[in-house]
Amino acid sequence: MDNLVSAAHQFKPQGEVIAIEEYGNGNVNDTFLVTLDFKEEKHFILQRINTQVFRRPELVMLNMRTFSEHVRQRLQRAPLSPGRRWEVVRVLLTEDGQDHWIDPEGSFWRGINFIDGSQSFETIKDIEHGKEVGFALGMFHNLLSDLPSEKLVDTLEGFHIMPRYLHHYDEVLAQNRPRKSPEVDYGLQFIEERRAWANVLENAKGQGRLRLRPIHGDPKVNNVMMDNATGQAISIVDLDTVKPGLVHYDIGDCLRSGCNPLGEETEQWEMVRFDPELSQAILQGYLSLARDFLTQNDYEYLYDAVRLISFELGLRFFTDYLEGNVYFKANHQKHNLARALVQFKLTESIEAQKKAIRSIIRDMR
Ligand code: GN1
Ligand code: MG
Repeated sequence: MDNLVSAAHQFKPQGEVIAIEEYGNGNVNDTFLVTLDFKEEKHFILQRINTQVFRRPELVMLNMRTFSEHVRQRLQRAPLSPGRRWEVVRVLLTEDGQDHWIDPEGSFWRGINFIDGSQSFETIKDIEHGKEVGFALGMFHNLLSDLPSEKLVDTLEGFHIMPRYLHHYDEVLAQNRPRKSPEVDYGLQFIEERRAWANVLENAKGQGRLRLRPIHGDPKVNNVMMDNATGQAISIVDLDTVKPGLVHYDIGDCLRSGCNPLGEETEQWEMVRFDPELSQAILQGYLSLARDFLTQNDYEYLYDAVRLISFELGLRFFTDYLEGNVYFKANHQKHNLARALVQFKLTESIEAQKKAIRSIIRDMR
């Protein structure tokens, strides 16, 4: 608690800190909203980085700075069409000009500006919202499309690399024989049935059919900020996983998050389904800005990407449940099992609607 208050004081732009509260639903880092008695900047975001996950947090900050500087210059050279607001999050500095602060116990803290007049949602409300979420990802990729991916450091090795997740799953399974239950059996079998296909994106990358680009890594619905007044998307936040990757990870993640109207935390996992109409809206918004830089090969793997990233997240949650919840924060012992089942059901629904989803993608090319 003392460290939390001290951390808030390190980054506060001006004024006095009047409140600090937990904020958002992050599964990895701890996030707080700090309120100040300063009219010009009433809030900022304070975060404690999970250094078990991000082993080199200073490199995460380096990527954030590379990213913001690139986008700032790009927007200066080629401003957006009038009437469109787009915000890039700003890293706050400490009094001695550092982009982070390490507390006496070794925790890594950082401050980020709060985007005024905006909010995010856990699920997509309607078709318009869907288009805006897709637009936001398209804008993000577009603004980075001329940044060589080598300019970004790989801050989370193995992130979205399916063979690595399967390998880790096998290791965990070898060490922790899970207690049998219908849900666990379902998960075990679900994974086995998809194992052979699961390297599809990494294989395509290996064959040179897909190439690395700067990606967001975590473009789920609640990372897209919506302007309260206009309802337009104005930013994508949570830049921890900005690094080289396949745009397919991002598109897949955006769709698996956006097209699941019950949301990833629902307890009604048996009711989960993928909504193709929302996928059409998201892709429409996305392609309005991404069409120019997607190749024919990129389109070929879009369906696989949606199916794979849902499966991948299910596998990651399931493995973490078996391992004893060491990666994702959990509110109860079976929380990550419940989350895994949601993603597996979503994957099943995607598979059942393969034809419809493929034809939506085809019609949009
Ligand atoms: C994690 O912590 P959060 O909520 O921003 C995870 C993502 C998952 C997401 C699922 C670094 O993101 O990959 O898609 O949970 N981030 C990391 O909600 O593993
Ligand atoms: Mg995240």
